[in-house]
Amino acid sequence: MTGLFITFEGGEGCGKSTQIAALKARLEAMGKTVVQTREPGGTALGESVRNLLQYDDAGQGMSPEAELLLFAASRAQHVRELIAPAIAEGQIVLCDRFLDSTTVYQGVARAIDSKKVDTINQFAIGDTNPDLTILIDLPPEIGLARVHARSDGQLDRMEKEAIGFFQAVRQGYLDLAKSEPKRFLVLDGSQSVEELETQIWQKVEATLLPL
Ligand code: T5A
Repeated sequence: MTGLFITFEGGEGCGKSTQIAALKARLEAMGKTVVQTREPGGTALGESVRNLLQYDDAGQGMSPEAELLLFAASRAQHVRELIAPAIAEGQIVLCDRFLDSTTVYQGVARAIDSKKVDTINQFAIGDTNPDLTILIDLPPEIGLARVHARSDGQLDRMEKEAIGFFQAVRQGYLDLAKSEPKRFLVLDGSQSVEELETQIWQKVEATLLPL
């Protein structure tokens, strides 16, 4: 029995967490066992790395290379401790960000050599690839405005980047999705929560049918 691995990608505030929660509820109502997780994070080690990457003073002045390896370290543990075992048990794993975030944020926006990023990504994930990736596309100005409205002035290290960084992230995602059209479902994140939920459900239902 093998499960299903669905990842959610997009810029800050695009609505991933909101849609993951809605999809989880629908799947559980069908009697499916669902694991909801996130990156960086998802394990005790990963959550410690997340704190280093986002909030810890030790992360100030972090080099792009160290950043890449920390995201990869969190992912390597996440795959082996949580994601791969859950899929092997037939569960459905919904993951808020996965290797595409590294491809785009570190590879495209930080301009680290894409071959090196790919090699590190593959080393981190082994053979645990997503079956389906939902990209919620949104102009960064809108996503960041949502984050600012929510965060009470408390932004994490990545959220303090200039707008050009997030524009590069957005374009990077769109190019990546174009290069792998079978794996990606690209949705317009400026739609309502309910519209997005319906489109995601249609795709996931179709993906589940043959299983
Ligand atoms: N990162 C991560 C890398 O650089 N490399 C990597 O390899 C990885 C894994 C992680 C950061 O790390 C970087 C990327 C990120 O910079 P995070 O704290 O996990 O950061 O933050 P995000 O993933 O950006 O998540 P957010 O919580 O900021 O955004 P979500 O989950 O996309 O959005 P959500 O659902 O929380 O919604 C945001 C707000 O908008 C509203 C919600 O109610 C909420 O207030 N909203 C909508 N409003 C209007 N219309 C809709 N359709 C809406 N949907 C949600």
